Amino acid sequence: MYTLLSGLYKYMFQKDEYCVLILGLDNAGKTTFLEQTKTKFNKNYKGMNLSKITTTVGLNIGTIDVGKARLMFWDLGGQEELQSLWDKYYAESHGVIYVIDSTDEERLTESKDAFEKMISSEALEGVPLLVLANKQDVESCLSVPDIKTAFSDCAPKIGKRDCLVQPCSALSGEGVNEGIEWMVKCVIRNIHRPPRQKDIT
Ligand SMILES: Nc1nc2c(ncn2[C@@H]2O[C@H](COP(=O)(O)OP(=O)(O)OP(=O)(O)O)[C@@H](O)[C@H]2O)c(=O)[nH]1
Ligand SMILES: [Mg+2]
Repeated sequence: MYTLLSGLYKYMFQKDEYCVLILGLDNAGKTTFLEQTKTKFNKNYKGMNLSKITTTVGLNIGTIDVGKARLMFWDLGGQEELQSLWDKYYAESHGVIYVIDSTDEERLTESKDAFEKMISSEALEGVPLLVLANKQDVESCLSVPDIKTAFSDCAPKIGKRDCLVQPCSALSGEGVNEGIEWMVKCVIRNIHRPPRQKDIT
């Protein structure tokens, strides 16, 4: 009877937990995106003033529940000297959100290089990838097709993993729900996939 009840309790209330990394160059809008996400998905969360967010030294952690899934976000600092820490988190992650500053054409190649290095890591093979073309609220920003063109030579390295380029504004919240809902769908589907061939011993 106890087993039956505890099984029922787990079925009804226990969440499946997924770790999602938020990566991208400094100033891309990662922490703003995390705060906006927490505000949108956590009913009782009193969001902080987005204009008070300063550069991340280390990491920020945030959690949201979407249906039976609990997403734990690790928002890592994007400054050049902090990028060398990103790969310490790859093995634990079920999904990656890569944030691009669509207003910063000058650093687009730098962002692409960091992205390419990240997706080349074996530890992230098969992990769903949400690419956010952020700051779309700024009139003169690069469009999604502009960004896709600039990142086009990464396509072979992305391979067959799930990948979506989502226009968004972390500041206004536009595109945030769509991105998160896509990520939830992908991590759930991915965890139920059979293991990759090389994992089978
Ligand atoms: N206009 C506009 N500004 C944004 C948006 N998202 C973030 N910003 C601004 O961009 C700046 C950097 O935002 P952060 O969230 O601190 O960027 P970050 O990627 O976390 O930066 P690091 O922590 O240094 O890696 C801040 O001044 C934000 O207000 C957006 O969607 N639109
Ligand atoms: Mg930050």
